[in-house]
Amino acid sequence: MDVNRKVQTLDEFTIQQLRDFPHATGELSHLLRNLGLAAKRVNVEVNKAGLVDILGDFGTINVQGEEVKKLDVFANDQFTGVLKHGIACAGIASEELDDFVAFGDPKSVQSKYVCVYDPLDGSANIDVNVSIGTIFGVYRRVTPIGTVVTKEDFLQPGNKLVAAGYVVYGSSTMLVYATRRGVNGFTLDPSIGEFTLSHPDIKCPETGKIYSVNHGNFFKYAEGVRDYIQVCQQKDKKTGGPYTQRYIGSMVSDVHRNLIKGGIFMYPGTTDKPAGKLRLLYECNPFAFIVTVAGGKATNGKMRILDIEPEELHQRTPMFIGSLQMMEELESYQEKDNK
Ligand code: AHM
Ligand code: MG
Repeated sequence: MDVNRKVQTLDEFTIQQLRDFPHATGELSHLLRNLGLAAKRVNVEVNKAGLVDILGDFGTINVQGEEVKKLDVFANDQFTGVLKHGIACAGIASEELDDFVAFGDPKSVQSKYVCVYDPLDGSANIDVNVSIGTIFGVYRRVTPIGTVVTKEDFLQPGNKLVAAGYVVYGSSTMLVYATRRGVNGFTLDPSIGEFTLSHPDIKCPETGKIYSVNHGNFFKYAEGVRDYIQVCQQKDKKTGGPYTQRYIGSMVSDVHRNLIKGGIFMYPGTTDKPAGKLRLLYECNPFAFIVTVAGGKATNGKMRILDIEPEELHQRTPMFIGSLQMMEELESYQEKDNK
């Protein structure tokens, strides 16, 4: 029988990928399915965020007699809960939690993966109905299977990531994830409640015309970064400038747009905060992995983000990420900052 159905769901896609690996256990597909499920639950709540005055504010009791949770707390509970109850994850580290959580039950300790995530990034944008997102990374644990995970399992450089992804809760909701084999994007089809493959094999354009940076901090940036920003604003035959400036203030949306259209995103260190704002483990590493697999580049201004050896779960790093040629142009100006 010839079934005329072109769209592939996230589950179908990840399971089909397994066919190329006869010895694969399916744990990674299971994990991605769990993350997709949590994302769908968060999506429902994010869509209701504007009704908070009607449905009840954080800490209050809603009409069903339940306590209303702040959205980022809700999102953290969803991702943590779904992974804890699944069989593919031995522990998690989250932006919302001071310490990592080891799932010590007999099934979870048999899992080979740990997950790091920012359950709801850009949460300052919730109140004003601007896109927000989830960012996640998946590592193979370094401690032996069968034991309870330790901090060592989480403090791995990004070059050890097995998979990484993000969800944008935007005009449509999308889940994008990368393994070393490629980057694929899935759009949530609300009619069937499934993520369906909409952006197969995403490649980051070699160059673009968009730069994204918080201009308010301009005078606090290093000289090379300031020079590059000014180059972005100039008419230039070589670069194709002036570029367009776009900065949503939600990294997920900003980097997603630049990944699809070509562009550069910067969150530099500042005179008062030399390490910048963004977190290495669950914000910068996953994006650095995705954009690198897609053909782009990510650095802290000195070295590849993916090669930084993490020392703390919540450590921050400056972040420069985007199309390869634009990154190389930026680096030529940053040389003076590194002398
Ligand atoms: P958050 O984790 O507290 O939500 O902060 C991270 C967000 C990023 O999504 C975004 O790129 C950045 O903060 C914007 O910061 P700023 O307002 O300093 O430009
Ligand atoms: Mg965040």
